[in-house]
Amino acid sequence: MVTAPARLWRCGRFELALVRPLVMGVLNVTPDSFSDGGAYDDLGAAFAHASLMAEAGADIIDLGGESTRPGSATVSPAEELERVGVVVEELVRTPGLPVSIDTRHAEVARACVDAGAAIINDVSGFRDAEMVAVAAACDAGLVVMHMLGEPGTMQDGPRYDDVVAEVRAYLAGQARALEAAGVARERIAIDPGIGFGKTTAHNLELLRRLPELVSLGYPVLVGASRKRFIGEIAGEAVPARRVAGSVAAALAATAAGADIVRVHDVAETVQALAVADAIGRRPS
Ligand code: HH2
Repeated sequence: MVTAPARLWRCGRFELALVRPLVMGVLNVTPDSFSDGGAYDDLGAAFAHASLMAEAGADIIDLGGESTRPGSATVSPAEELERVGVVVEELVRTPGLPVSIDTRHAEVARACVDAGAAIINDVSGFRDAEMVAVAAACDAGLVVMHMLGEPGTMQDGPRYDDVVAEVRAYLAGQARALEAAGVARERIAIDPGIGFGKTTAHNLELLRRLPELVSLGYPVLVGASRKRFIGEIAGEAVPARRVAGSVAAALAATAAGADIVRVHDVAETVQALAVADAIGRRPS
């Protein structure tokens, strides 16, 4: 039997094989993130939480120093770097664990990649020419996410004619622009940006029709964890109590073709994915 070569996501010194869904664990060193703000804002707490997530099976740690929740205030690059700089330096010392920097600021991305971060996760989808230049000048993996407008106003009545077609066209265009700037295709992953300028109906439509994004051929990342639409469906106002709903969303996303899920609850997600994988595997 001839088997197809494994798909890869090239992220700096890491080659991530996409043979099973990868789990990206969220580490927010912010005072105001919607579900874990203030919990890990000293180096010891941040590193301990990252270590726990790695032990629980996280394949990637996504470090963020700016909340982009709906209505959040912007943070200056200097302040953001102050929050993430020492943490990234500490995290990259763990062998075999790729660190992703979740930032919209070129200056922050550049400094973190220089410090050893393997992935730039830009929720503004590499709209900024400087961010594209940083991407072109390094070999990090890139997450190109769709966001409608800016975090401050993105939830003010978002409208689309066809949310999936519009998000797909946007992501394809941004990825093409990165490739035109010299970024190798195998470094690029795309993300529909669940909750970023989307109603619950838009989020559900994107998850349901995820195969249309998968068909672009880039690895697809989905970040649904603890988000407001889960709270709306479940009638749960407290983000930390949306774990079961978040796991359900991760399973649905991976069943629809997502390669990477960005989650707060790593152990629970890893366990659910292992069971889903075992059920889906044919007996040898
Ligand atoms: N969601 C958040 C932040 N970064 N990055 C990608 N690629 N995809 C996402 O869906 C995504 C993301 C928001 O979640 P969180 O980091 O927990 O909250 P906050 O922005 O309040 O820090």
